[in-house]
Amino acid sequence: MAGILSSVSGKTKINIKNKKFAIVVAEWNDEITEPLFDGAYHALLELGAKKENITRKNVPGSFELPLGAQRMAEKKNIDAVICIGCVIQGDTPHFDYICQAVAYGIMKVNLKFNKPVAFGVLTTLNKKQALERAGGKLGNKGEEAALTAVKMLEI
Ligand code: RBF
Repeated sequence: MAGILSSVSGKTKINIKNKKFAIVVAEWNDEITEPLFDGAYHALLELGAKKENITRKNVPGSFELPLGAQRMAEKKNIDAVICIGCVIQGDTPHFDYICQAVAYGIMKVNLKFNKPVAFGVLTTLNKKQALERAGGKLGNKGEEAALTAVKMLEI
């Protein structure tokens, strides 16, 4: 796996056979969030997670990811959460508001529940940049988010 990750080493030490994961997926820009989800899901399997230990929850848009993540993180039997979303800049300033709220919201869930909650959210200037990062020439950021969650379980 190391070869396909742009900036995160694929080496992990932990055995995640019995770890439970939630992947929270925003439905906005699903042409991008579906390949990001696939990347995260298959990375977890490749790292040793069991299918039955991976739960998927959808939320309407990236703005809803922090609440979706919180609902998952508060469960005793969830060890780590991976948030998947894609915010693409438009003609109005919504991009800045959504990106800031989502990043801050997800960080708060990490600290509140003391569990890894990974930020697999693309914030791009256009769709081309998003496609490049969702299984295109710049890899799959969903995969990297899953790997990051596993690495944080080691700490
Ligand atoms: N959600 C996304 O996940 N990605 C987007 O690019 C995105 N663009 C939006 C643009 C506008 C103008 C609005 C109002 C919402 C957008 N959303 C987007 C949806 C947002 O995350 C949220 O679901 C809604 O604002 C409802 O809370």
